[in-house]
This record gives sequence, C-alpha cells and structure tokens, in this order.
Amino acid sequence: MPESSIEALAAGVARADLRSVARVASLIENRTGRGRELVRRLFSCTGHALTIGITGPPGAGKSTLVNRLTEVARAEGKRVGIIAVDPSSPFTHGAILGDRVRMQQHHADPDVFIRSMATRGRVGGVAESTLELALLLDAAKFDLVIIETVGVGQDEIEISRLADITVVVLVPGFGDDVQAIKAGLMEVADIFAVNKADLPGAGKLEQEIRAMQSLTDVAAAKPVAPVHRVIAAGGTGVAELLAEIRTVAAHKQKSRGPELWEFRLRELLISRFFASIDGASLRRHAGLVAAKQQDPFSAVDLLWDEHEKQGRAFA
Ligand SMILES: Nc1nc2c(ncn2[C@@H]2O[C@H](COP(=O)(O)OP(=O)(O)OP(=O)(O)O)[C@@H](O)[C@H]2O)c(=O)[nH]1
Ligand SMILES: [Mg+2]
Repeated sequence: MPESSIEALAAGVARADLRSVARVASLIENRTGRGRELVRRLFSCTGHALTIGITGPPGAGKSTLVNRLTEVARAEGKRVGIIAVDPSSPFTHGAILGDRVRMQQHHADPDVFIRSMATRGRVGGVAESTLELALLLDAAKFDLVIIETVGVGQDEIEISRLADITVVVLVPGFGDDVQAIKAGLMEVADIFAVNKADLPGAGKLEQEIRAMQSLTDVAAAKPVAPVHRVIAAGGTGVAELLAEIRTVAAHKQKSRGPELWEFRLRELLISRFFASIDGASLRRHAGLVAAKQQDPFSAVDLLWDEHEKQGRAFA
C-alpha cells in the first residue's frame, strides 16, 4: 500500500494528519521496527510540545484532571495529545474504561488525540513506547502532550518523569498507610496538585506535603515544588494549575535540557534491556537465588546473555 510507506506516514504526521498519527501510534505500540524508524525520522521535527506527566495514587482524579486541563487548553485553541499508561494492575479500577468515559467529550474533537497504552505482562519497553508516542505527538504538532500514569510502582513513577514536567496528584483523606506512596512521589514532583479540595482535609494534606518537602528538598537540592489546590471534578483551579505548569516548565527547560535527556536515555536503556528479558525468566532466576541454588552474579550473567540473544533478534 503506497499510502502506508514510511515516507508517506512521516509526511502525514508532519502535516498533523490524524489517520497517519493513529497508524504510527499503533506501529509504536506493537513495537515494530517501522514504528521506531518513523520516530527516528520525525525526531528532528520535535521540540515544540510541552509534555506533562501526571501521576498519583489510583483514583486520585488524574484522568478527571487531564480532561479539565484539555478543556482549558482547547479553549485557548491548543491541540492536546493524551497518553494514558495503564498498568492493568489490581490497583487500578479499570482505568481504560474509566478514561474512555471521562474523555468522551473530547472524542469527537479532531484536535485531541487520546491513546491508552496497556502494559499488562510487559516487563520493559513501556518507557520506550511512551517516549516514542510522546515524540510522535510532538512531531504531529500537538501543543500539549499529557502522559497519565498511576503512581503505584517505581516504574510508573519514572515514566511520568519522561515528560518535561511532572505533576503529582494527591487527595485528602488517605490513611497513614499511603505515606510510603507519597514518599516515592515526593521526589518526582515539579508541582503538586491537591485534588478533591471540595472534600475535608485538603489543608491538612497541603501542610503534610510542605512538611515532607522541608525534609527532602534540601537534600535533593531541587526547587521546592509549588502546591496547588484543585477540584478537578468541577474545574476549579485548573486554569491556574496549567499556568503554573507552564511557568515551572519554562524555568526547568532553561536549566536542564541535557540533564533531562540524560535521564531519558538512561530510562530508554533500562526499558530496552528489560524488553528483551522474559519476566518468567527473571522470576525463575530470582527463585533460584532465593533458594541459594544460584548466586546472584551468575544469574545476572545468564540474564545478560539472554538479553544479548534477544537484543540481536530485536534489532
Ligand atoms: N469529590 C471529588 N471527586 C473527584 C474529583 N476529581 C475526581 N473525582 C472523582 O474521583 C474518582 C476517580 O477519578 P479518576 O479521574 O478516574 O481518577 P484517576 O486518578 O484517573 O484513577 P485511576 O486512573 O484509576 O488511577 C471519580 O469518581 C471522579 O469523579 C474532585 O475534585 N472532587
Ligand atoms: Mg485514570
């Protein structure tokens, strides 16, 4: 099919043709060589979009917030690409279905592109696919690219950091048992959104965040992340949040282009390595090491060999 040649698809993306964007997105999701080739070609056209990572505990209102941010950006005439990374873990409540329902108002809008990426059963490769999708949407001239991940595991949290700026969404009324989640999320936040501020406890949560910041940010030598109260459900505070995102992102970009790419390249390396390792094999070695039937260094040697074999097949 001549219209699906790499050249034609690249040209389609460059002129923001949505059918081409959708086809390339599928090529990326299916981890095809053509998808990767296209992203390589399109990379020189990227750099225009602001990418925003939105992460936070399950049910914090991330999708609702993404929906509202999209509304605000659309009212400005901006085009918005959304990538919802769904780990299909027991922690999420059918995120894909929920996202579809909540995003429905934007579905008919040709200037909003939504892609849910299921990660079930994949050990690695998620960071790489996510970055490829984000670059695709950037090349297709979307002004904002929003990446939603559920901030439960470290991997998910790291994916939100592939963006130019990371917003951590927290909600009042969690028990003390989520302190651990919060601690993991503290380090990645450029901005905190205290959502569901219509519920009691928003002030207390804000105080807790500031108290934790006073402990962690000194050591991290990182600017203190602003805290914003929002009611995503009603849209309150969302325009202000977007303005803050832009301000913080502008500051960050000035100082940390190479630093951000160093982080991204590291994530890509890890992602690619784990994409070539079978999860079952990793678990098998872990079992052998735990049972003292194998030492961890030999296990790593064997996993590395597996990666080299797979890596060659992959290339
Ligand atoms: N009271 C109140 N409820 C909200 C607010 N924002 C979102 N919700 C509700 O919180 C629930 C979860 O919202 P989602 O947007 O699906 O949350 P999420 O963080 O995307 O959830 P996962 O993707 O499953 O982790 C929904 O029932 C929303 O209607 C808010 O500002 N106030
Ligand atoms: Mg969601």
